[in-house]
Amino acid sequence: MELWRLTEDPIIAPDPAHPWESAAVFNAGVVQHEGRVYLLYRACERASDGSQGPYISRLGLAQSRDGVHFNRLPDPVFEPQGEWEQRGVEDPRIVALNGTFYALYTAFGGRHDQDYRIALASSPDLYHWHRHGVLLDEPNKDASFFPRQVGGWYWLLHRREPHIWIARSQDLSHWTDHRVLMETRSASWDSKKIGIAGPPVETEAGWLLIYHGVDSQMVYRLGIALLDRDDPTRVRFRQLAPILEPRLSWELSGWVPNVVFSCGQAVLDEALYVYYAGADRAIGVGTLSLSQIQAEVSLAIGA
Ligand code: BMA
Repeated sequence: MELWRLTEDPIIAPDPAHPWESAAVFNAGVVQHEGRVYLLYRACERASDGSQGPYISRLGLAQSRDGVHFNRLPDPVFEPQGEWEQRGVEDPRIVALNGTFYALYTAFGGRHDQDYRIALASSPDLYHWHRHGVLLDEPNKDASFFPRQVGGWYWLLHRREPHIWIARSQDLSHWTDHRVLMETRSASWDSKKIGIAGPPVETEAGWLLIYHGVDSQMVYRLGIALLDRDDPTRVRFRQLAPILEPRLSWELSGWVPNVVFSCGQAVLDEALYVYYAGADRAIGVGTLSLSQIQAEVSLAIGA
């Protein structure tokens, strides 16, 4: 199965009228709330010489009723603060848990090679965010909570290079039982490193997981897997082929070439809407019907 692009052009592109989002808009966290799709997207400013500039990321907020046409706020809703975010706040993944929105994001210090950590912020309304600081004090990114407890535990997906890891907690702050969930596959599109895309999506068949994979040529693609509904440490299905790879001109070239990268998806009209960025510069959306996913997964796992 593959994602079907809803439009050939980006649905959100850099806006020259707003300096803070004039160079790039990408890697958006996604959450659905009161009949709308919200994107908490990463944005960078263009330098005065037209170049990429220092590439420090802030987060802006956009919302839509149909999942394709978005209105944006004129100003960012979350900006870097302090030494640990000196190089920006990146790649949020959002879930709604117990009536609060939680975003795990990359706090990028940029003071040395591996100066990035997973940090947590929460919000009652997506507009006002409260910082909870660093969640795992180690070089790590691509993290998300599950949108509900499973078996009496909260669950966290994260990435210790090059694999995807899972951990659990009773209180959302102390995380234990860290273990590898999915490994890279040699001689494949996901051979160099992998990390999650958005939070897992609950379906009857289990937890759907969209993830990104990088190959030896640094091409970023998206893949799909399924985790057991009652035991998310069990991978029940992982498609061999990617579901999306860079093909359109704005996916092949931008600030970082040959990249499709996602931090979230929505479910609209019984289909998964996967929001992804092309070449770290603009945002598009691809869909896949849940019934097709269900049929293909059932066939593969014999359910
Ligand atoms: C990853 C992350 C993403 C980025 C991707 C491609 O390591 O930093 O934010 O989109 O690289 O450049």
